[in-house]
Amino acid sequence: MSNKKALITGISGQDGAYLSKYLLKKGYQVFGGIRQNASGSPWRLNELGIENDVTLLPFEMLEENNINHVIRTHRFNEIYNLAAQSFVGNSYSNPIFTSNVNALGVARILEAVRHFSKTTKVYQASTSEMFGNSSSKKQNETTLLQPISPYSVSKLYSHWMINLYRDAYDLFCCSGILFNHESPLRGKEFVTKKIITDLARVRYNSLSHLSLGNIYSKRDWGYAGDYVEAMWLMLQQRKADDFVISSGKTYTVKDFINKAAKYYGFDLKWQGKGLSEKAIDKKTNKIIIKIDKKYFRPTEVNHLYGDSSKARKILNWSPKTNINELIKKMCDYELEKYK
Ligand code: GDR
Repeated sequence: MSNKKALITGISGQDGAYLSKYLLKKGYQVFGGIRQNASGSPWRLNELGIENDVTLLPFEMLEENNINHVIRTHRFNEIYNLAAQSFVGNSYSNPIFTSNVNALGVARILEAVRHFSKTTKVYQASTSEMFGNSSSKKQNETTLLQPISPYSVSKLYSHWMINLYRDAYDLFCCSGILFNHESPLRGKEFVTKKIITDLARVRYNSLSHLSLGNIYSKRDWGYAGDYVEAMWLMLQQRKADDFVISSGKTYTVKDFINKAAKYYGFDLKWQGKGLSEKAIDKKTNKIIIKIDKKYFRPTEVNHLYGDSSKARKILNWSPKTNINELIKKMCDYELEKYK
């Protein structure tokens, strides 16, 4: 068992909850950064039954004094920076806020560690969105980064700051370039959870149909519970480094819909093209899915397909949950609400 102290910023999010559970099991004392004006207990910690096992601390990514104070007072062994404005779509309407949290927020943390707690190891949540529309079929640590959204541009800044602080100041800091990772605790702002929640509502007649944007983008989806293990492994190595974490399989949003719909017992037939495309349930002849222009993004990452062979080799990490098992977990969680 460990007697280490870890700070997880963004503990109220999906990854924060799974990582807390993972570190608690290893005997860590877990501190969770939450926004100063956040109200109530983060519900995901309750879902995992660990709300009384973590210590919540006010942590504001925009407030340097608060960050300095927390890091200087506690001198954590490890900091996992998961706090972010993480909705790619929203970043187009909030580019300044997104940059302030995702880019400058990381600079604030790194400066605090450099000045007040130099031996603290730092994990930074980087993202496959940084690859943009890559010409490489698969993306790994050496693939050119060419971000195309305010979100991914802000994440590129923090990714390079992690590299810089490692080289210039010898801090132990790592970037995990995580591809999409989902779970029953995913927020509904993200497409997988939206599909799974709303298809269940259609199934139980509390919604007529669901509307989506681009269903032809391809994503490499894994299970968040598997991915938090990789975050921890990165900070246990002798040498700090960056790692791609992915499932190594890629599917379109439409593939994901078909799989989830099948699990719920729909028999979908697709008709039309572009904004007129729709899915009809053959059993009832009802329209289940429509396309709505408002969910399209000004710029879109069309194709993500991760190569995590470096993590497999050096961290001895591999994903345990495939897409069908992931969809089953997410659908079963939703169905439980209707029982
Ligand atoms: P993404 O995840 O942008 O890849 O970033 P998201 O689930 O939001 O989108 C995936 C794809 O689905 C398309 N799409 C829709 N997306 C949403 N949210 N809502 C819709 O109605 C919809 N219809 C189609 C999107 O256009 C996109 O192509 C996620 C986030 O968790 C990031 O924080 C993280 O860094 C990356 O994954 C890795």
